[in-house]
Amino acid sequence: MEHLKIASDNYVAFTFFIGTMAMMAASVFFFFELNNTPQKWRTSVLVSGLITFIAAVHYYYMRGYNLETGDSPTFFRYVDWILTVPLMCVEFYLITKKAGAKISLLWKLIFASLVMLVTGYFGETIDRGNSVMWGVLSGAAYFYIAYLVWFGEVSKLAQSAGPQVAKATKILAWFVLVGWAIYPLGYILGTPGGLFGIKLVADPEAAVKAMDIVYNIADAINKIGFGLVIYALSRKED
Ligand SMILES: *C/C=C(C)/C=C/C=C(C)/C=C/C1=C(C)CCCC1(C)C
Repeated sequence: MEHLKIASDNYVAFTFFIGTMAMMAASVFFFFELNNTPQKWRTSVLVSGLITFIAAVHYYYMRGYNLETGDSPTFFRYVDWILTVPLMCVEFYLITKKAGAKISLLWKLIFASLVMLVTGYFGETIDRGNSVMWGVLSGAAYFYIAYLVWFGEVSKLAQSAGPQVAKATKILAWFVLVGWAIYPLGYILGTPGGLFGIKLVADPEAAVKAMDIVYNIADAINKIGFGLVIYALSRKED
């Protein structure tokens, strides 16, 4: 295969390469640290590693896809999210389990995350014309998750699980509220003609590029950062 040349101002390719490497490095870190992680936190740290590992594999593909076609790898991106976001929900369940989290809480979180992503996928691909409607539905599921981790069951259980778990859950709740809010911003950026009258970038091609860069930065923060909060918790509480 011929070597594809990357322009030095191709920030989309740049963030795909960095994203791939960062996800790989984070996975190696989490997996190797399992050996000296207290028994009761091992599953949580393992799940952190699975999240970045799944992302690393998808980033490897997305990087190649983007390089060869110049297009946005929307399909791979959503496959990645559909696997990794429910795993983040598993993390919330695992850290509140000791305080009595029930399996029904896990299903609520997983169900809401699937609704959020499937409706988002429709709006971004097969039913572009109704992207506002799909965006609103997806946003509703997103707010439900944010509600659960900020004020609902997750937050209440975390309070009774001790100060360290409560503190870590609060930081993770900030990830959901601020880190995850970057994705709807990317969605608005990439929606042709803008959304809700918001049109952030005029040129449609530039808009899709901006969307990819925003998603890539958000993924690094939300997957690696999220995993590190769990890792830090595993070192503080034993
Ligand atoms: C590692 C990947 C993560 C944490 C992905 C999270 C994705 C979202 C929170 C996406 C949310 C969306 C909306 C709230 C509305 C517009 C459509 C989405 C799917 C971009």
